[in-house]
Amino acid sequence: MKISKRVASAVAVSSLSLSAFAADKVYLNQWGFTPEQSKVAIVKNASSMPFTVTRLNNGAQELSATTRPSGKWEDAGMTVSLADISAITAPGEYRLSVDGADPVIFTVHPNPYGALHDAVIKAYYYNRAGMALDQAFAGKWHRRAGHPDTQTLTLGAPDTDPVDRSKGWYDAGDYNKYIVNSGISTYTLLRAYLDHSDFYDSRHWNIPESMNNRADLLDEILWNLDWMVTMQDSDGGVFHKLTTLSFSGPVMPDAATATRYATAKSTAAALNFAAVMSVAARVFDERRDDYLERANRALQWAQNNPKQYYTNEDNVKTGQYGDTSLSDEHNWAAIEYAISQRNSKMLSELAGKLSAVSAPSWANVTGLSYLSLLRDAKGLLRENEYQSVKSQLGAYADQQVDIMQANAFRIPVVTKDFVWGSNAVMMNKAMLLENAYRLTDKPVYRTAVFALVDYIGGRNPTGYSFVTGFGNKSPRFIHHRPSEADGIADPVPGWLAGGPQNGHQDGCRYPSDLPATSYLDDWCSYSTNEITINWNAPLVYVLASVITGK
Ligand code: 9MR
Repeated sequence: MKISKRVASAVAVSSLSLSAFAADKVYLNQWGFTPEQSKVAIVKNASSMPFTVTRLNNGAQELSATTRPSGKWEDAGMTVSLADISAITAPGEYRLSVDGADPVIFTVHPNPYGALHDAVIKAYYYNRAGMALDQAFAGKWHRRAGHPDTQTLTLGAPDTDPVDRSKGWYDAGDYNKYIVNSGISTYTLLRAYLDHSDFYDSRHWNIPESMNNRADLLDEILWNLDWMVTMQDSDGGVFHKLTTLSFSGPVMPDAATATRYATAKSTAAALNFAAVMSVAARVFDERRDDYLERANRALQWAQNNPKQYYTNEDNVKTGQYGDTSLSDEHNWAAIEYAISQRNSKMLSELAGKLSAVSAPSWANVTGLSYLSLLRDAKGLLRENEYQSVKSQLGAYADQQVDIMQANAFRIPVVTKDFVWGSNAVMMNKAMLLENAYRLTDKPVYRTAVFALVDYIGGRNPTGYSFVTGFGNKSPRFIHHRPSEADGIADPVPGWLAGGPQNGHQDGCRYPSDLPATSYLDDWCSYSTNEITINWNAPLVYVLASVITGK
């Protein structure tokens, strides 16, 4: 039986508000564990409680132990204890039973993250602008093409001929294309390729280009790079976004036909563009000269126009991605350009100007500079300079480990991580921790990475696995226009929902006011249940890392 999305969503909201998560007593990763990783379930009970683990197929008891009280997590208003199930290492399906709670099922598998990874990267294909999604690749989510963007206008330049600004990914649940957010998204996917190229060179997930001789990941990235280059003006500057004047309603792409405009140019767009073009020049040999020349012109434009901060034009109501603090972007773009030009002298200077490590976001790209210096500039920096950059990442990782050990859910998360798109904060932290692990071999950093993966997979106080289509309880009503409008009950798979935060910017009714439980699986909730290209990207990176090991 197919129930309408509205009815289904109303049911979901009312059951959420009645139960306020009280029915979920045990929280754990719903995607499965690798044999060797440490495995923890969180039990919503303050005291030490007996628990058992039995094999699902024959009922054999594999473990009998008691939970360890771990205190209160104020952000969730929850006092909990921990069931350590790390001793379960043989692949199989298991039942974890804690006195007084409904049993939960978990799996141990040599590669529990393979299908998940492929879905999380394939989500970008589902968000391609200007392309029909054929059933052969998109399955039941096949759809017509929308937004050809071959005849777009330019705001403030009514006499200019229409310009082809086609291809690219829709940013999110909306259909616009924003250079700033494309910056961090495309960089992170390029980073995933640079750091795991062996894995990607032989990995396919059934996209139209899968049969050519390039890695699927690179084909996917090119779809967006091809759009990004169309956003550069003849003076080297870069238009901030390609947008309709207002957001469309929840309709399919081909039904959202309002005129598309390039807006004003901005310093932030030029710098994001320059950084991405510089990195892409290291990956796509045949395009190296073109990308570097574009990066150079965008950098020069940004130097000549350092304070062109973007704010929406009066008649433009779509996402702003406004940023008035651009020293991190200036540094990042210069670092990427210098790495690609193998300019050691410039890199030494720039490496000395880095501010402290922090989790990357669209508005704060310092963490990306660290990653590029550590992974791509080893031979270009002096040994002492390189070690200093590395030790700053180590200090950040140590700090996250301390946070993890003090947190009742044993995850490296603090109150201020619960911003719009909190799940991506967690994955960006995991990306930094993974790099700290690879550079130092300290196992506790890997434990922190897995703790964050567990968090997204269900070891969190909402009890959701936050990726559509994966886990026993995952978002059904994401704020994603095709998923809302396509008449298909299941949302497009592989999307990471924004996640809990208590800003309540959309005015929906939330089950809780607390940062870690303020999440609503409803189309209404664009502040916790939208999806975007910059949130999936670090999850792609982290999953590729845990799959490839070291
Ligand atoms: O991810 C963005 C978040 O950091 C901001 O707080 C929020 C409000 O400005 O906007 C988010 O970005 C949205 C963008 O403006 C338009 N496309 C959807 C994005 C995710 O909600």
